[in-house]
Amino acid sequence: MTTAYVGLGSNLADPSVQLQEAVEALVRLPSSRIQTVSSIYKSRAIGPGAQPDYLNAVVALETLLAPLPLLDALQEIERAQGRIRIERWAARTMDLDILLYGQQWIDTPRLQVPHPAMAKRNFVLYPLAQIAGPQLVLPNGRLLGTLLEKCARGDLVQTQGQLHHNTHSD
Ligand code: A4P
Ligand code: MG
Repeated sequence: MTTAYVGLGSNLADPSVQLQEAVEALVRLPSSRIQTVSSIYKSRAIGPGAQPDYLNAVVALETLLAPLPLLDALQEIERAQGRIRIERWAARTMDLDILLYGQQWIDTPRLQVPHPAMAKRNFVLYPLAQIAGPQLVLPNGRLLGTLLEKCARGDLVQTQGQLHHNTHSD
């Protein structure tokens, strides 16, 4: 079993409903179990033009799926939730990113882990630290807390919203 951290983001079509649907889809993943789910965080969109605010969360997933099959499964969940890929950073109903996969470094055309942008993104680092703690060691040997200190909270708000995950035996 490997612990993978998955980032969830949505800024279209009722984002809190989208996040809950994605968590329920993650519950149904084969050979996987959700360990922890962060709070829902709200922030302004980073990206082109005027876009609705984002809701983001991070899930700790214990899984036997290898990284590429996990990515396949996450992209299937994105498709099922009606994500249409138009342009990079465009508004989307659901974006699922593999932030970390155990202590692995992965650098292939289709998959880079740790997610290349995570170190600069408050909407990733704060929910990740909420569930994994600042003592989490990254594959480069640095602590999550060190990244967090360099990343301003900015306009990021931890909301009262809760995502529910029921246990699933499989
Ligand atoms: N890919 C490579 N590595 C990974 C990984 N670790 N996890 C590849 C997931 N996918 C990975 O992604 C394009 C390709 O990245 C995939 O086909 C996969 O093979 P995509 O999700 O189709 O495209 P994208 O999301 O438009 O691009 P990208 O680079 O993933 O965008 P980001 O970096 O995810 O940014 N503002 C706020 N406040 N909150 C947000 O969540 N998100 C974005 C999207 C922009 N602004 C935001 C937020
Ligand atoms: Mg993405």
